[in-house]
Amino acid sequence: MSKTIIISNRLPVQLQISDGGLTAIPSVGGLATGMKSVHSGGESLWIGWSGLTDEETPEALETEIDNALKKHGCAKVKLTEKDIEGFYFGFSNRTVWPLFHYFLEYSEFELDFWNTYKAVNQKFADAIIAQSDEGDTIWVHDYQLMLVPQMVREKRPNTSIGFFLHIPFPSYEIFRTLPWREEILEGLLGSDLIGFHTYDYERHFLSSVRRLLGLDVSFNDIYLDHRVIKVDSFPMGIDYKKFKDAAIAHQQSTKEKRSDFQIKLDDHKASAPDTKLILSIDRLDYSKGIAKRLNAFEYFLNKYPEYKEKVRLIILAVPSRSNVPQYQLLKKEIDELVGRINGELSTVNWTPIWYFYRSLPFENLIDLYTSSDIAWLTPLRDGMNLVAKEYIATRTDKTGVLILSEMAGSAYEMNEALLINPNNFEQQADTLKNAITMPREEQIARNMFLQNRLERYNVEVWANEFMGALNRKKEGSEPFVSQKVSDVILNQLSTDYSKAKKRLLFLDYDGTLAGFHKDPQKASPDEELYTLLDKLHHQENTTLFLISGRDKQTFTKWFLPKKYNMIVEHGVWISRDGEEFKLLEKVKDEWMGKIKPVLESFVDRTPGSFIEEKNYSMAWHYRNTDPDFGQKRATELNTVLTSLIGNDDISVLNGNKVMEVKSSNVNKGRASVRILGEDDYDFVFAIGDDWTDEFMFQELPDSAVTVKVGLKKTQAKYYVENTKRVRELLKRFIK
Ligand code: GDG
Repeated sequence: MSKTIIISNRLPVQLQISDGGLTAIPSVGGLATGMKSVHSGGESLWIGWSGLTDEETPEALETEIDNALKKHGCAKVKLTEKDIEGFYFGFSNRTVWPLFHYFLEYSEFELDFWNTYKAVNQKFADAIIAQSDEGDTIWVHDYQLMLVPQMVREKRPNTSIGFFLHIPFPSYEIFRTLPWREEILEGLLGSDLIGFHTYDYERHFLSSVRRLLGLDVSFNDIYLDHRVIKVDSFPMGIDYKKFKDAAIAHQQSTKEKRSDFQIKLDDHKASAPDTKLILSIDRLDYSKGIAKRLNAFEYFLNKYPEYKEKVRLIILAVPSRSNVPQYQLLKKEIDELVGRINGELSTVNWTPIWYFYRSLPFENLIDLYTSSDIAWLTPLRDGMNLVAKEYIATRTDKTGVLILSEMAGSAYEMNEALLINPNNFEQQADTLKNAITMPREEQIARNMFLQNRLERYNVEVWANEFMGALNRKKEGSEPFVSQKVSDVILNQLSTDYSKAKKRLLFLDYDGTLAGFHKDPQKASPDEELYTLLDKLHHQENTTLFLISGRDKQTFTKWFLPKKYNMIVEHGVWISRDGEEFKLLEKVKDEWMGKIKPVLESFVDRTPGSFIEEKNYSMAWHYRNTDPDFGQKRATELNTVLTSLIGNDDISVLNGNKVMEVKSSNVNKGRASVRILGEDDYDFVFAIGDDWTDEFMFQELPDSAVTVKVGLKKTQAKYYVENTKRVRELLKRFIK
């Protein structure tokens, strides 16, 4: 039976060894909860690090640990102290974390970290391979494991693999600084589905894939040889019910049942009923903007001194990654800032900031959420930020104001919150005032929308949506293009070919027989191709046509001495058996003088693009431009040309990184059908890679074998992955 395998750096179970004994406690974090529906019973397995290094694990306990984990549906990856140092504290948290959160100056590019990251990712991949079968579904989580999808794909080519990134994916300008950027992208592209919290992260990722790997991207699909990788955004939700129910229980609990923490909070509220409590909860991390928030709070108190003694800021900073020097410095900075601000502004009755550097039990977290009038969260960069969502979920009477940084992923879904730029103190001071004085009705109106959305799109829905998208990909229920030329089909084609009495072949050149080159003139045929074409050309009862959009001069130089039949400029010219090219179609060229200046102005404004002038058409090539910019300009040019040509008999063809303007009555479809009518062929074959070849696929009769190169939408019956496969296919025709 196929199963689901979840992989994350840490397992959702905490192991504790004390007095030689072992306890395994399930964690209650958001991810573990969200995965409940995915990670259920015997049909799923969660693989990760147990939290204990090999050095900390007594050998005698190994089996006991494995058994304890098994009870929770988990299996461990064994890591040494050195692994954790280089992989977790090193590459993950000193290279990727700062870089992906736009702290370029904190990012350390250490070869040793990278090597350990690779080795540890391999350990995770090996554990997956050892525990999985081909039909399983694998879901890999987060930035610590970005190479795992590709490593698993190598050994399990047909397994369905999903990846979700919990942190931001930075813009190309930031990501490109990473020395191992291509390897990271290639690692991720081992997946079938890659998920991000927001559309912006998705957009940044696609832009890096296009620019650094030069892959074709269409909407949110990446085309990689024979695979299509889907990229999408799935904003993570929370376990809404858990927070809501805890808040209701908290509200209904009797005085005696309240926690000590709540009693202190209540005493404080009773002694100063007009004082507003402002809450912030974060891991102590520089990305969370804690120091800036403290400075902004001081700024607010100085700008609006009437709120002194009327507000209190509660900062809960949860210890995190304290082995990393940057975090130690941050801790020192925050300790000092709190000390200075409290020292300068406190009065006998009032301390402006209550600062807790610790992790609190869940119960106290609820105490804080339900007791605070305002939640003030100011990350400088945050993948999502679940605290913002949790605060809203606990507001049973719908009061409370959320002030949220627009740099958090959650801000995209929480428009009804007061959104701020954490670097703008003026705006924050005014927003704090606005929050303190916000009428109750307005608070309720805003929170009603927020709660409805959070309740609906909770963490379980998030996990199910991701798995649903992954399964849909696996089942191939997506609209797909054509049938792959499998070994069986290849054998059939080869048999049909041998049996045929008269064969006609149409072979496109660029992107089909030969790969693309930055300079089209340099994409000349190699010896292997000449040999292949010679053999096909000299076969009995076989008519071979090269059919291309190229100009006749180039093909004259490359192929005329070989006496191949050729149709060029999409069907304007024809040459047979080594004769000079002749006009196949009567075409007009008066329009060219009108169009040329337009194309020239696009060349001037689009670095890397150029014009190719043919006898009866003109092409604007943009393969060598910045991909986004080139695409934008192509759209613009299309609009300009369409309005210019009006009713003239000319049309614009969108090829592969080229736009071509030519007479409407000329295309490869029309040309190929003309040749077909000249004799009685019983095996007709056409192969090509781009838009212009679709005319052939459309117009040739149904009995023709039509093949598209690359995975794109097509009218062709079959597809092959790349030019290498084209040559392999053609070789099968030569006995
Ligand atoms: C990463 C991304 C993304 C905090 N203090 C205590 C405590 N917490 C809990 C909160 C919340 C969680 O920790 C923090 O989640 P965040 O989302 O705010 O932040 P990160 O830890 O940085 O998480 C982030 C997330 O992954 C998910 O994809 O949203 O952007 O950085 O659930 O409640 N829980 C308890 N005591 C505490 O003292 N019990």
